[in-house]
Amino acid sequence: MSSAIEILVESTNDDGLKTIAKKVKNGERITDQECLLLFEKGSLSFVGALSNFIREKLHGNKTYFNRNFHIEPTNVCVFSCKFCSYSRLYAHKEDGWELSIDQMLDIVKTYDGKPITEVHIVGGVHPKMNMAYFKELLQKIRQHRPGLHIKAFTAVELEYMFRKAKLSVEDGMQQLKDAGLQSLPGGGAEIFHPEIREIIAADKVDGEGWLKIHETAHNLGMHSNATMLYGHIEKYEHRIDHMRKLRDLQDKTKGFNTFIPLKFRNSNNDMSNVAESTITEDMRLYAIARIYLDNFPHLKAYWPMLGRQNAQLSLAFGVNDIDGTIDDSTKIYSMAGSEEQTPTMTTEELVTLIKQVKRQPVERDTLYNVVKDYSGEVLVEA
Ligand code: V47
Ligand code: SF4
Repeated sequence: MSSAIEILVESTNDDGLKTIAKKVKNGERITDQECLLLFEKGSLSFVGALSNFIREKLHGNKTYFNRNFHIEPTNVCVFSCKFCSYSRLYAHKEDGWELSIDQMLDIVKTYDGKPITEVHIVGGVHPKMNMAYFKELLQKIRQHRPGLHIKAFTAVELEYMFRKAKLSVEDGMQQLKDAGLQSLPGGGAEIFHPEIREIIAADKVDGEGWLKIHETAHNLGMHSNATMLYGHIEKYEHRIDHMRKLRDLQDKTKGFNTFIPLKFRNSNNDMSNVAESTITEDMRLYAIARIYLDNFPHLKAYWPMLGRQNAQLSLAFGVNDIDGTIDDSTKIYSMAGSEEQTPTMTTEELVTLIKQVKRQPVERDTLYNVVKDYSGEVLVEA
């Protein structure tokens, strides 16, 4: 009897698409030109079936999530990305918030005794929050709760911090690692290609700088994630350029855990005139990313930006991770137009969401070690 992928190979009439289907069946890498063909001609069902084949080969039905919380030290930012709904320029900082180290530590303490494995710390780029400030924060969190994995600071925040402290990327990263930093989140990547970056994020670290920071972290034995902000003014070629740079770096370092496509949301920013992508385009993008990024172990749908039901749907389009409980009391996502007014899910809600689409919920830590398999579980919330 033929398998689903063999049937797909046999039933595809387009020669180019047939070659891609054969490559996926044989576990071979697709080229940039083939990726472009997928964007231009691949139907939702075609790319969906291929991506699901890869997803199930890598992870079966397993769908990962973690128990984490977010801290946003400030929404004051020296940069002025056009898509950002969240930051307040330093000149208008009266609208913004700035947390002291003690306030952030108090947030950490609210999770004392709770089975949380990760804190995610990302915010705007405040000129007064420097290396010394963040080293102290890391040290104090580490001291208070040594078992909590600290995933913190986008390459944008790091580049600014190191530049102000007149440190090389290598020295700066080593100092933060020594203070307690364990992983980097994937933010700030946006679209690397200068044609687009110069329009939407002109004044912050460029694509090369972003990649160099992640490479340095990987060389120090740290892991990181990578994002791509899509569905605005970029073309397919820009998405492919972005993913090729990530795939090349991953070949070198193997330090990326997860690729996280971030759907552009158009509320309350300088790009509100740009329409948001359709759900079909979103799912096609997830699927094509799963096919192209053959050396990325995981593909994450970030549910606060995508919405819960669409995150569920994405589990049939290559996605095997839906981030975490998050527990975020600020407004970063709802400000950008997400349906999620309060981005928090209980473990029970996350597990139910995954089970509803017949996948297997598995709690992981930041490095994808299994914390608990919820397959047979009748949940009583901890
Ligand atoms: O870099 C800002 C994005 C990112 C908008 O690594 C927007 O686990 C859509 O990177 N529409 C920061 N997106 C968040 C981020 C992240 C989040 C969760 C987990 C991880 C991880 C990383 O948010 C920014 C930018 O690309 N963003 N504004 C907007 N209007
Ligand atoms: Fe600042 Fe980040 Fe917003 Fe850009 S996306 S303005 S760097 S907070």
